Amino acid sequence: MGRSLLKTRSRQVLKCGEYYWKLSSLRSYSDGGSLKEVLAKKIPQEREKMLGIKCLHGDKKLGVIKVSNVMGGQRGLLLLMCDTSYVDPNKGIFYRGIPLKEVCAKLPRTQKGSKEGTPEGAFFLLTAGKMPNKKQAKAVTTEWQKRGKLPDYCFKLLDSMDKRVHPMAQFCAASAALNPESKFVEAYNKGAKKPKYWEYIYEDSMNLCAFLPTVASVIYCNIFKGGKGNRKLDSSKDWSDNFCNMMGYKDSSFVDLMRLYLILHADHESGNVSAHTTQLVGSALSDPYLSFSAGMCGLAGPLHGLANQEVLVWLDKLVAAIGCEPSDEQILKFINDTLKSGRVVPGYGHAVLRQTDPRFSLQNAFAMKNCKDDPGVKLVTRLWKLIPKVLKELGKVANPYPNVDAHSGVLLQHYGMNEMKYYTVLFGVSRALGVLPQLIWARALGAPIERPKSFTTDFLCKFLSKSKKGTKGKSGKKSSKCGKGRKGKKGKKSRKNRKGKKSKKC
Ligand code: NMX
Ligand code: MLT
Repeated sequence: MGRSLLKTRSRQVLKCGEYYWKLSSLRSYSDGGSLKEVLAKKIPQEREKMLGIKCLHGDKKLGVIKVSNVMGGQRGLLLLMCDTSYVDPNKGIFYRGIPLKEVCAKLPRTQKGSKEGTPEGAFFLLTAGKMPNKKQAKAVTTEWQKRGKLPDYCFKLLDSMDKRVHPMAQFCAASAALNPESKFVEAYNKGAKKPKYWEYIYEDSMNLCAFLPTVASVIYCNIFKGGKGNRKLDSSKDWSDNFCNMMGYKDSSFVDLMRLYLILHADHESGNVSAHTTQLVGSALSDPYLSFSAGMCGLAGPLHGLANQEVLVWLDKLVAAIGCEPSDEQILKFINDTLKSGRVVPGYGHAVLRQTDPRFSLQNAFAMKNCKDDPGVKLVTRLWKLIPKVLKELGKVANPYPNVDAHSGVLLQHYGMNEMKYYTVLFGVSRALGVLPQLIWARALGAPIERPKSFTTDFLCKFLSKSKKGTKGKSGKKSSKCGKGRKGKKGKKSRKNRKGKKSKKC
């Protein structure tokens, strides 16, 4: 090794050693203070930790990438880092290491008479990584009340929308249109330095959260209530209460349902479409308004958040076809007819979960306490027993159990919110509480622009034929090449598949 190379190496080793020392002797940051103060203390330490990990362990392998992973929606690949939450396939979602049920039980009850914690508290938890005390959770509520006055141009935009524009499309448009408010854009254009980015992303995230109940309630009232509705935030109400109030819902039990709903839908680690899209777009340094709007475009898909609308449409069809209290046989036939028509059963299945979604169970527990005799609730509870049986029989569904979307609609209907086209907007308002903290942390830790490498089918075929050259398949026959290689460029025979038939594809 040359002298200068040796010097560089030893400098690197020293630097890693320094990081290692810092990594193993992290001071614990203070728990008190406002959300921004807690973040300001935590971020430098987390940065050191990340640098240390990257420096010391950057070349460690986390797994192998199989062709099936790439062709199968990247399922099963450990590709993203996300500290706000984690999904365990059997236990469901953990917010900052705490199972969701416990989160719901422990979040401080800041509103007099409320049986639920606040989504503001959940936002604190997801962002700061610590369960807030009552004062800290309340401080987020107060901040959002102060920041919540929606700019006039956004009201004008929403009021000008044709009523046929889907509520989710309106929600995405309004979120993106708020980007003149971005403190990040302003600071970036003035030459803000990278370590400071998170502060502006934080400000934008707080403002966006503060605006969302007004945006969402104006959409609701414009489309479904002829434009009538209160557009002013009331400083005596929390975020959920103001949201319900502006939509015209006063029942305290409905407000509690909304608090629960907005806590439950907030975060589901970072691989889901809405969270990942928000991150991806944010990685290009698009501001939080644009990034969130992009994420919401993803949430609007029927395999993702729109499933809560689809569930109600499907339940309505079921009731229209076989009545409110059908027999098990009638229900099973209806499910099978849905599958035969080539459609999925909405609200069932999941890419990661392999058990009943705890978000479903928590909603069901709320229903059992508050409206167990509601016909919709009864039907959803019955379906929970019947649908998994049918899906299991298909033999291809990885998770036959209900997800979050299977329950929410009937609860909303119980309290009179029948406009199913609107349901995904509620999901979207809640999702801001998870994807925005993820965005704050991505900028705080200096996450780079995302840019995975793609490859062509031709590359894949060549790669496969190279790696198979000379190796024999289980059948003892030499493996074939892809596509045109089926005939065998060099006259090799095709590989036989499991059924002993010749594979048509590679
Ligand atoms: N009904 C019928 N078939 C299903 C269902 C279902 N509920 N779930 C999965 N399958 C099928 C799926 O279409 C696929 O079939 P094929 O090979 O013919 O294309 C096969 O089972 C294997 O899919 P999985 O690996 O089990 O599921 P994947 O991870 O690809 O997709 C979902 C996950 C959630 C997209 C899928 O389960 C689904 O379409 N569910 C219904 C829609 C829904 O409820 N979405 C909401 C998810 C939660 N959220 O809010 O985002
Ligand atoms: C979510 O809440 O984002 C959904 O359950 C989808 C997912 O996690 O893949």
